[in-house]
Amino acid sequence: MKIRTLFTLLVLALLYTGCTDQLAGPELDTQNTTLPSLESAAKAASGGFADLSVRMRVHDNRTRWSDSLEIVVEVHNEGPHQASGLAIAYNDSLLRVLSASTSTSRGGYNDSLEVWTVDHLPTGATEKLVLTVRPTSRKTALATAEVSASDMRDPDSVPGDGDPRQDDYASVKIISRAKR
Ligand SMILES: [Ca+2]
Ligand SMILES: [Ca+2]
Repeated sequence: MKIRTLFTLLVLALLYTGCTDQLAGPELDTQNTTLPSLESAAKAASGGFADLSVRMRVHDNRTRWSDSLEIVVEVHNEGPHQASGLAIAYNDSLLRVLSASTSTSRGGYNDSLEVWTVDHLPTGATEKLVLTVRPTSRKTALATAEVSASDMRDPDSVPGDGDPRQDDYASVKIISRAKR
């Protein structure tokens, strides 16, 4: 009887060890898979930050009056989090926008509102808007662009406040000469 009891206890001990090993595996995996979701939830709860900046450039800012030229507007996300719900307000004086094209399908340019929208912008990513414009006068024309909306807070600029010293604001001057 004693040997049989010992044998039974040994079998029960082995079975118990096997069960705990099986339980330990999934428990570790669960911890690994739940960490990122907890991190995402913490980011969402805190609102998150995304440092957005805008740049504008033209190939040559001196053009003959009534000739068309391209203005490139770029928005960049320096992070640390992905930005979403972006709007970039475009404004100009003495220019007419002939056409607009965006680098991806993540947004679009509304010509009547003069607003470029980008659904989301991952950390480190840059989106581009190319505007073909034509001066309407022989005076110096000005074009500006500024982030006007974002779902994330920006650590060093305020959307839509029109401050040219901030990195979410950019401008280009175009000097048009008389047509030959
Ligand atoms: Ca910024
Ligand atoms: Ca601003």
